[in-house]
Amino acid sequence: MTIIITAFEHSPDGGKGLARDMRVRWALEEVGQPYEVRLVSFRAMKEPAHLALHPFGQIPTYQEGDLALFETGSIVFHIAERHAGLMPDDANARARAITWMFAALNTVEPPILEFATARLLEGDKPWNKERLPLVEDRVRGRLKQLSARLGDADWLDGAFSAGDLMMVHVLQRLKPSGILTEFPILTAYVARGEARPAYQRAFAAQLPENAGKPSSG
Ligand code: GTB
Repeated sequence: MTIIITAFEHSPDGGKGLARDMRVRWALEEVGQPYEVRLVSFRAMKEPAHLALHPFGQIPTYQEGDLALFETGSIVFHIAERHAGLMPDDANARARAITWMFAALNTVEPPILEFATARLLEGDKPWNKERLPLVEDRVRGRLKQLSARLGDADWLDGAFSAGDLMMVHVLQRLKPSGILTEFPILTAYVARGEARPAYQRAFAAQLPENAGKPSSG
């Protein structure tokens, strides 16, 4: 069954891999599943055809036969459940990998998104000068904790898993701000994720010149 995902027709990041279709592309590359990409404009995302797939009018979406999914956590989890390569075999280790997926999305990503919003969209607000350092420090707090837990390990819990995939992509969003460089352990962790052949294939596939082309998985 052909897997079809959606991605930005013109990603605002110009191909840096920061939009969330990258998580899905990377997961599919890790498990060796081919997929097709349908590019959508900002206008099309808010139209009924796309809203039927994604109630919040966003990308990415995932279609496989009768199944239509949205939310990258759910999509990556689905891919990891159906195919070998992103979840450990041991039941407890799987539960921990899932825990790291939730931690990436529920605990680490929210302050990072708040920071990105404050930096990029609220710079002209009179209160931004006071608020931005507070938001930035909340990010630093989380990074300090995550860095302490990772220590000298390569991955969060044994072998690379969907939890690492999600965490690395969440952390990448900090790259334009420079804040990640204050945390050498996390910088090296992100670099390890980016060095994976599956990541490299997914990254190449999302570049503006390739973004809508099918991938061989
Ligand atoms: N919780 C959802 C998920 O994980 O799937 C969030 C999906 C989401 O935020 N999608 C964004 C979207 O469709 C694209 S990825 N936005 C359009 C809209 O809401 O109208 C977010 C994103 C956008 C741009 C950059 N960038 O330029 O660096 C990075 C990430």
